[in-house]
Amino acid sequence: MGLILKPIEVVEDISKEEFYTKFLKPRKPVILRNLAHKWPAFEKWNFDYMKAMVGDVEVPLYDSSKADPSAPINASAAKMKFSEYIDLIEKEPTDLRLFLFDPIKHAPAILNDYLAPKELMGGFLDNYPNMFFGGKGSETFLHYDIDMAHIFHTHFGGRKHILLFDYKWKKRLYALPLATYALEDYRIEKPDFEKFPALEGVQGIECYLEHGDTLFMPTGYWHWMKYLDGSFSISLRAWDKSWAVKAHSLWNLTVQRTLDNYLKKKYKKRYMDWKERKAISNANRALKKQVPN
Ligand SMILES: O=C(O)CCC(=O)C(=O)O
Ligand SMILES: [Fe+2]
Repeated sequence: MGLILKPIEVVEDISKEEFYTKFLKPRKPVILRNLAHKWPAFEKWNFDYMKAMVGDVEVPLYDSSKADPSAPINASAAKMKFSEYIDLIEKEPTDLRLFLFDPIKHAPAILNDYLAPKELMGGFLDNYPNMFFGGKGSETFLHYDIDMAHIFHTHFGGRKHILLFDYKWKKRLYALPLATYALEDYRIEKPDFEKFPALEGVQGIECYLEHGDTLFMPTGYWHWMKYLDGSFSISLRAWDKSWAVKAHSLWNLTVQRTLDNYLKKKYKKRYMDWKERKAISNANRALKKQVPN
């Protein structure tokens, strides 16, 4: 049986009403094919342009290795000049990624290149975009975003392979307690179902993005991404209207994060081992009950 993966819905253009009833309200991902086609970025954004805009600032890079388990998940593996990193991903495969990069800090003119889709929903923080760059073959581990925002993720310069899972599958995905990611040693692209039986029957969505495609990921959606070409993306975030989602976001960003960092520092490996055991027992219990959570 394995994972049960369905293709994603794709629309060319969509009205606010249709977006709300079909995707935002039921929390369903969708690819918006034409949304970014009217942005200046659609014509302008390529490696040379990014290099010219951002230049030689030094940037932290992340790889796919399982780092020191007591270190923060985002501890960087290397540093490089932005322009040298772009040359690298343009030329050859590498698992080095530039994660959660704020381009506006270095090149404010980039603000003129895209438009938050306010015609579809409210709640955008459009001066705070995040960009992501990756070499051919690099992967972003399975996670959901800690701030619980809705995300409009537009890709440029190549292809990206993506797996998505509703938040409700958290336990079956072996989510670690007090974290927004899962046990690292199953690989969701090709999991070992004998070792991780709770993954059998988990339902998700599989999709591919190409230059100019926008993926809408509703709040709390789990995502795993693999760069099939050296390429890059921008994520625009919008807050959900409901107080429940806002409270969850605040909890994650304050209590959960502080407590997790404190316990990591204080108990190191003992805490990490407890988290792993708990992820496994939660997953097995959810599997036995045949429920997602
Ligand atoms: O593109 C990536 O490497 C990860 C993107 C991501 O996690 C996000 O947009 O929230
Ligand atoms: Fe993310």
